[in-house]
Amino acid sequence: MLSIFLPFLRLIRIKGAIKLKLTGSKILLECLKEQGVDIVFGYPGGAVLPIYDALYGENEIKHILTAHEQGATHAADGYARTTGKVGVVITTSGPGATNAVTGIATAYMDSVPMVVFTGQVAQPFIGKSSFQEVNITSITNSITKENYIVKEPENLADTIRKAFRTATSGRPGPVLVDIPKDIQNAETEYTFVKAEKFTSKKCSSNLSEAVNLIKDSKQPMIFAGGGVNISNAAEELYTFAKKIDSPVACSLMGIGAFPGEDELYTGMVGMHGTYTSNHAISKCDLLIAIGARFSDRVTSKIINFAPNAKIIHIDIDPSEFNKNIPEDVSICGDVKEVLLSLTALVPEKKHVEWVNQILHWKATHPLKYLDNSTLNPQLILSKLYALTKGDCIITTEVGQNQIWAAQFFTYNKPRTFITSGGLGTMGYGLGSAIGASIGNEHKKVINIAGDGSFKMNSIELATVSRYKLPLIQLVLNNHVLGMVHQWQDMFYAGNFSHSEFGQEVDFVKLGEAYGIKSVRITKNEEIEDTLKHALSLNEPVIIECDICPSDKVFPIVAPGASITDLIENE
Ligand SMILES: Cc1ncc(C[n+]2csc(CCOP(=O)(O)OP(=O)(O)O)c2C)c(N)n1
Ligand SMILES: [Mg+2]
Repeated sequence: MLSIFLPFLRLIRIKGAIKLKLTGSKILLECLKEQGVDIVFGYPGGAVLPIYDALYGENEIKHILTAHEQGATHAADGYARTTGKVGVVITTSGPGATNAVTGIATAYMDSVPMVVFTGQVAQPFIGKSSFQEVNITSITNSITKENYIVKEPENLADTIRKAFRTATSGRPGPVLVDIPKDIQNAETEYTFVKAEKFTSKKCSSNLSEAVNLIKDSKQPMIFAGGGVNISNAAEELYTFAKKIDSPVACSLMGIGAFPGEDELYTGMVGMHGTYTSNHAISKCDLLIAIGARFSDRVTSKIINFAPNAKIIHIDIDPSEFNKNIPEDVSICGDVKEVLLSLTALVPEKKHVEWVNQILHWKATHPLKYLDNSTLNPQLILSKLYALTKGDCIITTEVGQNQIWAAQFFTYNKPRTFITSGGLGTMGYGLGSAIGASIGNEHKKVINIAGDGSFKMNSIELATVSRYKLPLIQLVLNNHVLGMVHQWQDMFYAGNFSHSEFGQEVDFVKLGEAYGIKSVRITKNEEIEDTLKHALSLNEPVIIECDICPSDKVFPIVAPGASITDLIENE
């Protein structure tokens, strides 16, 4: 009964502190509303029945029921990455909580703001191997920014507020709040608190040293990471790069931070980097890394990474400084703010010779592929770009599909390429596409999938079907665990150990089982019309693309090699 008046009371409460007595479950929902949350992804169970009871009839918060808790976490993650808002998940205790673990780790590795609420058995049952009891805070210690178990009803609201603050401030990441069932049922006083707007802490900075290095540099190179996208600093990066006339390379997570069509853009760097990026980084005299963490996929043989360069590293998280590579200047702060300040301080520069060298490398070593298959995955992606002009969101699974999607579709805007970079989670793409679609009703969302990854969480087609999400699934079916197969071919004497599926799954029939329009293509000539038709529909579509098992991703840097020793083709 009280709940009918809650929205009205909330309005009054903004002005005066009116105390209400509510159950823990109702307090959870009120705290979500304080934070502006209107979508949660989840799955019910015994230890969250009180929360689901509170959700019954709730009309300010929409609950998306996925098929599996892993799907819920990936959906919340895709929602967060594409909207910049916090992804919220609710799961039950025990298996519900453990099913969420991969999604939490995925978000942690890629710094995605997420708050996960897990139900816990009632406190008198904790530590007794009770039904569906796991110590989820202990399990998730190393994959959350922070986690909490709520032990007193009076602490619930502030713990939830703290969880949102932690998830979104500084370097974002997932936070878990474990709520025992007795806390969900307990009544306590609740007072509305207006959500704080978090401003990032200003850190000490060495801007003048950086400005001097930029002034002296003749061959600068910018290396943009996911932090540029997270900080919404794409425009600031563009202005900065143009002012100092510096080419820009990016990590997998940095894709979209700088326009892919721009002449200063050199593409990805590292294991599957372009010839231009890898050679430019090796030759440059100054490397300005922005919101990037020098992962091993980027640096490869570390002593040969940027050997001639002074290194400036800009990041909000000081624990990243000098972690993987020694730096000359470390600037701690929000990337957007640091770029604004730096741009104001640096003089305009021109590096005609250096940029000409870059353009020459780009022209002589473009991304290419052997056009000897009947259906080329690379062509599918470039046709998709030509047809959409990039006005869509691409999510990916993991493997060759992911790298082809990074290479052969062009990204000109941030938050349009959504992929599991740090953890490399197969099964991520479909879930994240669901979240992306829910968070961006007017955008087409296309998941680029490999057959192996797609099988891992294809149960989420049930969610696509239930909510009639107009997603396109491009399943690049090579009938193998392609990336594993490629490594076995190139570096393990062609011993294809447990990486071949054969004709195992008919993805058209699978899609049809979920009531989803599904087609198969086998030839290049079918790409354009099929994509055009799928893009014109406002309903879910699966396109199974029957591609060749031996198609490979190039360039590739062999394990342990330097990034300039890249293999460009067969
Ligand atoms: C959950 C998980 N298990 C295993 C791996 C290791 N792995 C990386 S790529 C890959 C093959 C992916 O196959 P598929 O989804 O068919 O994509 P393809 O490479 O063929 O495009 C595997 C097994 C992983 N990244 N994630
Ligand atoms: Mg495959």
